[in-house]
Amino acid sequence: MRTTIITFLTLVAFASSAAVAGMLEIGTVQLRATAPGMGMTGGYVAITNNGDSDERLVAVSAGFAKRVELHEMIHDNGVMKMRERDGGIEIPAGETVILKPGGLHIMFMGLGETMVPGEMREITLEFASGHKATVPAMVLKPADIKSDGHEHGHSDENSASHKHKHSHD
Ligand SMILES: [Cu+2]
Repeated sequence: MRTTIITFLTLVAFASSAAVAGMLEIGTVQLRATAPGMGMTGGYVAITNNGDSDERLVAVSAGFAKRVELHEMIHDNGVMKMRERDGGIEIPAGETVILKPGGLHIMFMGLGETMVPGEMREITLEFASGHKATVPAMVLKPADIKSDGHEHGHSDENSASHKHKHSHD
């Protein structure tokens, strides 16, 4: 019974998390859970630009992190590395850009607290046009992070994973 309640609350949180800033639609923000003492973590989100002009994500801030950077992955002598992306992340008109593990992502550094799966946080996204959006972010175990930017559509899988409260990090 307890599992059912947790799952229900999770779905409510997801359902209320789509936000709109101007012509931008921001999906559920997923934060990677951390082990105690870990200083940094990644954030992932799908952003759709429903407008006629290109947009650009230029900054992200969060109360739980001293510093936040926008990162990209690069190949360096056959090794994937991440680095700060100059100029932020473009969101072309009419397109959806998905920040996901192994690709573009938000890097939260100087964490002041442990990110526990199931907990909610808030982050603020700032765009070049001046639009700002403060949106809820859900902490998830790495295995539960969806790479397609859609948190719905796999409810069976989700309810199964929420039965396991331990973490392998
Ligand atoms: Cu990074």
